[in-house]
Amino acid sequence: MRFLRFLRSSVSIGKDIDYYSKFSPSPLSMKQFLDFGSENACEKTSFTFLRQELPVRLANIMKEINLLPDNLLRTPSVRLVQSWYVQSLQEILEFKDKNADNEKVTYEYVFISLDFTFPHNSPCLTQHVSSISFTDAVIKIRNRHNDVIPTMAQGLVEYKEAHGTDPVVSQNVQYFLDRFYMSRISIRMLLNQHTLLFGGKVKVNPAHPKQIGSIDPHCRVSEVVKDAYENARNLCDRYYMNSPELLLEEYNVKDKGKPITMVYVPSHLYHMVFELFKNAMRATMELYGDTMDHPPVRVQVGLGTEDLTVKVSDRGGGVPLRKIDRLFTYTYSTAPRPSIDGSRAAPLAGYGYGLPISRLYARYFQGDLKLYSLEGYGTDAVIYIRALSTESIERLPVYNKSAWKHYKTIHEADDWCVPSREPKDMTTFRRF
Ligand code: P4A
Repeated sequence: MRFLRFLRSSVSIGKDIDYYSKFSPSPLSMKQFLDFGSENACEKTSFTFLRQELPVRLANIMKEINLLPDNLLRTPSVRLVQSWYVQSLQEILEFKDKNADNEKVTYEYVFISLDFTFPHNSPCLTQHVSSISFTDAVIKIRNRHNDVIPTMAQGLVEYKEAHGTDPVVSQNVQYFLDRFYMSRISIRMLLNQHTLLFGGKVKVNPAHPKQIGSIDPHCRVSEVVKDAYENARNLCDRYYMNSPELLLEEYNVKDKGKPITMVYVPSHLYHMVFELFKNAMRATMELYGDTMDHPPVRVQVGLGTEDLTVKVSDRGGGVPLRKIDRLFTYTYSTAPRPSIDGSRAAPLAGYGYGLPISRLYARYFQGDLKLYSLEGYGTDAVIYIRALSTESIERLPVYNKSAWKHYKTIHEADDWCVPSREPKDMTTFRRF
């Protein structure tokens, strides 16, 4: 029996967003992610979960997009991103969860396309009946959202060019983008796990046979660190003709002498340390210039009972405390994308979202990323990761009244004094 369904009209999508945004997202633990990939879990379980959870996570963040300042919402780039979210939500809702007991999860819909192969060379409307599997839909959705970060950054550039920026907008944008990108990391994690586990004929990933989807139950931290170092060093060599050495030390308190491993997503760890290496190398090379002797970048990996810590230390001169926050600020880092033909393209610079996004990866499983700088000497960048997989639980934004208040609260005067300059003529005081 075949069911023909028409794509949902855009009229009802608002109701769908309202409906699904009333649910809170369900954070998964590392263990739950692994269970989905174990022998007794099946595609149907994953489908049933995703058919509810993806609309919930999408709708929750779509509600927050709508709270952005009007002038930012109206930029073509932000509209484009918004349209991707609407399209993806619609596509998931086409799959009926009631039919979950059907063996093969497919849906049929009719779409009308312009067919230019018609004999008379004139466009002709033809109806295709198309059947698409849930896994194919998941892949399509993931690819649609590939360029969300540069597109949002472009929207911010457009907004800044037309309206400038003020502290209130900057604060709201920071609050929003941290939540929006965290939501995106989490949704991509769900999409990736589903396609890696059920996209092929077998559950094993040929490139990483021991991984459960994107998770490595025995991730060798130092191997990922070395890999990221080599790739950052390549970029550094190309641009500066030289690069600092790596000094790597491990402190395993749990299994003394054994290599440190953990249950983690290696690509997330790679992303973070690669970013920190680029910064450390850039600071070192810029400070030491053409001298041949550069101080090494020192990495310490420590495993304790609660934390797995990765510290990346350089002697690149450091950053004053006043400027540390800026390194994590989206509106501050937003500059027009580096031009490709630029004679001095800076491969270690990127376009500025490296640190805030890396911090989100660390926070995603309840860790963190911090910078400690000693101005005049160098910087320590520290990644904290939960050592216990039972404590590694997704940290997800939820749309509710307190989130809403963040956007709507009128920002009143600060409750700390504004540091006023010393009176020029101190004699006025001396008289008393
Ligand atoms: N000193 N220290 C750092 C930077 C400077 C630094 C720096 C000038 C600033 C901006 C930047 C890259 C490096 C460091 C390690 C870090 C972060 C900053 O993790 O040595 O580009 C965004």
